[in-house]
Amino acid sequence: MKNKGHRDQPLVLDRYLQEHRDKIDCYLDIVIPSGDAYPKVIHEAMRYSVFAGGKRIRPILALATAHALGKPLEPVMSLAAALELIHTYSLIHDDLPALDNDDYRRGKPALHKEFGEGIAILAGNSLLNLAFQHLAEQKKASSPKNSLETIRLLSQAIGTFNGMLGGQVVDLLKQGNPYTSKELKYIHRSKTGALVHAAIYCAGTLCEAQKKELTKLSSFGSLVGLAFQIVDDILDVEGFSDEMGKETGKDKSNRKATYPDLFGLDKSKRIAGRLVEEAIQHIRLFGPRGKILKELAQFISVRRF
Ligand code: GRG
Repeated sequence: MKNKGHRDQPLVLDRYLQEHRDKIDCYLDIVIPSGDAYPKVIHEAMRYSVFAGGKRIRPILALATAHALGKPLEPVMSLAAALELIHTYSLIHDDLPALDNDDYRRGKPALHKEFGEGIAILAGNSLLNLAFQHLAEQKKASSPKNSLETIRLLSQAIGTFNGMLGGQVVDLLKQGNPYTSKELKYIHRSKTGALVHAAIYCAGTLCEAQKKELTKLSSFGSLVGLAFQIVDDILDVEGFSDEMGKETGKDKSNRKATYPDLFGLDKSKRIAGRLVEEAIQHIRLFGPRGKILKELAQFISVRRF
């Protein structure tokens, strides 16, 4: 998958995605050490994965949240970068032979295929460290209290308790084993939903949203986050590997716990569609400024990559 628009996307959203992907990429280019910086190989590896493509959905959701709140994007840029660094770390580690064992990612050989497993593990760790270093360095992004709270929320979202790591652990344990719908929901909400939720909720925190706005953003983020992983499951069955930039059909061969496996494709699509419709109800209070968030949620449910 390359950075591209999609014929089914509304034109306004298409332009928004392209413009903001470019903005985020320029920012990331400054944040990540140059490929010439010693020790070169780790910086080259970090850059290889971050700039392999990717939709930049998590950072874009953070920027769209700032827009919905009527705030400038600049204070949220450090969060946007941190989200993409963390997400890329998770993809690098997820692709390793000990986890999902994927050879391709974002249309290119997975990092461990190109740089070896050792460097892939270290590059993942380095991106994670850099994310928090960068967030902590941005003293002017918001008040010290909100900046610290953002760091706390983000680390919690990727931790073991209802966070990305917890979800990944249960995903691993359930591979090839029976699972309940409750366990499946836990996996999806945690391994993917928590970071999507954090993108929206942390942006709200940095932008000093009011309590009521934060509550609504939280509900929106949880619902969209779950829908995002359900659609990812559906695309693993129905998607094309050239559009997805990775091998498809892997969930079935890895005997993963997925929505299509438990509920079938049609019901999974209905569930994802309903989650997004419900999510949209929660952002009505933002009026016309919430249009981009709304379109992003709709894009998540109909995306093909
Ligand atoms: C091993 C210490 C250690 C940590 C690993 C691997 C892991 C923790 C967590 C993995 C969580 C994970 C990879 C969830 C999948 C999320 C997902 C739907 C990925 C695809 O996201 P997109 O579609 O991809 O946004 P692009 O390439 O567009 O960014």
